[in-house]
Amino acid sequence: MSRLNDREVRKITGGKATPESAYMDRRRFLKGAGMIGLYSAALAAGCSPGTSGREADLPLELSEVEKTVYPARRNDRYVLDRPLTREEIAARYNNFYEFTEIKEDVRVHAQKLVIRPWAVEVTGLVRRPKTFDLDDLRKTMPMEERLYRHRCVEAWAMAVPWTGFPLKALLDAVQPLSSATHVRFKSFYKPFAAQGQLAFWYPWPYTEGLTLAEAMNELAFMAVGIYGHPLPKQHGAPVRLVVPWKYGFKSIKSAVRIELVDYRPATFWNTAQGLEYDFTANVNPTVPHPRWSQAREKMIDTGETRPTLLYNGYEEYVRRLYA
Ligand SMILES: Nc1nc2c(c(=O)[nH]1)N[C@H]1C(S)=C(S)[C@@H](COP(=O)(O)O)O[C@H]1N2
Ligand SMILES: [Mo]
Repeated sequence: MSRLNDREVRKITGGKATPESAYMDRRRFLKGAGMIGLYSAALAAGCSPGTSGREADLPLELSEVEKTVYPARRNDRYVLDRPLTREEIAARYNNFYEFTEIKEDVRVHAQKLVIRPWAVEVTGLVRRPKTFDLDDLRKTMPMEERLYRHRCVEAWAMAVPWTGFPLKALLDAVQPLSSATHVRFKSFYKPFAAQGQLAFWYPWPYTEGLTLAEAMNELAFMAVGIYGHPLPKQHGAPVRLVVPWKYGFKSIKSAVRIELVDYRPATFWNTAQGLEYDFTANVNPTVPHPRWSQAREKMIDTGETRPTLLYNGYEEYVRRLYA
C-alpha cells in the first residue's frame, strides 16, 4: 500500500467515523436539512481539479528574498528515528479544514488562497507589538532546517524537513510582558477563497494556543518551508506553527495573528469537540482518544505502523514543562 485514505484511517482507528470531523454524522444531518447540496456546490464552484491540481505540483518560483533563505542550514540537533516521508505523499495527504475535510483534495482547493502579500501581527501583552510581513520574517529571523516527526491525533504520522525559525525568536522580538501567560494563534478568515469556512458549525477562524513556556520551548518552530522550498499552500503557506510533541491539530497553518494573553485561549478543536480534543494535546500512547487507541501510529507513505512515543519522542526537550 502506498498511503492512507480515510477508510484506512478509520480501519486503524477502530472503524469509527472520520476522526476529527465526525463528518459522516454531519452529512447525514445536513442531507435531512437539505443543506449538503448547497455546501458541496459552494466547494465545487471555485475549484476545478483539472488545472489547479497541477499548479500544486509545479516548482515554486522563488522571490529574491526567498532565494536568500533556501536552502537553509540543517540543525543537526533534531534527528529522526525513521526515514523521511516522501515529499509527494506528504503534499497530497493534508488536514486543512478551511478548504475541505477530504485529505486527498486539500492540495487542489488550497490553491485558491492568496499568500502574497501576507502579514503576521504579533501583539497583545508585549512591549513592542509589530506586524511582520513575510519578507520581514525571511530577512530578520534565524532560518534553519529541522527534521521533525509529525503525529496527527487521527493516528497517522510522517517525518518531514521544515525550514523556518524558532517561535522564541519572534516572541523575543516583541518583548513579552511579565503578565503574559499564554500565546493565542489565529489563521485567516476568507470564506470566499476557503469554502470550508462556509461550514457554519465550526468556530472559524481556526485558532490555537500554547502556554508561554511551551511557546518559548526550543522545539516550537514557525515553518515557512518544507523539503528545502517554500511551503506549498496545502501545508499552511506562507507560515505555520510546528509543535512536534503535540498532536498535529495544534500546529496551526497560515497564521495571521499571534497574541500574548493572560488567559488560556479558546481553540478551534477544543471549542468544536472539547471532550475529544483537549487544550494541551500532548502525544501520549497511554491516553486513548474517546473513539480509538493512541498506542500505535501509521506512517502515511509506507503504511508501516509503529508504537506511539510519549511526547512523540521529544520527552527530553519538553519533560520539564509538565513536571
Ligand atoms: N488552519 C489550520 N491549521 C491546521 C489544520 C487546519 O485544518 N486548519 N489542521 C491541523 C491538523 S489536524 C494537522 S494533522 C496538520 C496537518 O498538516 P499537514 O497537512 O501540513 O501535514 O495541520 C494542522 N493545522
Ligand atoms: Mo491532525
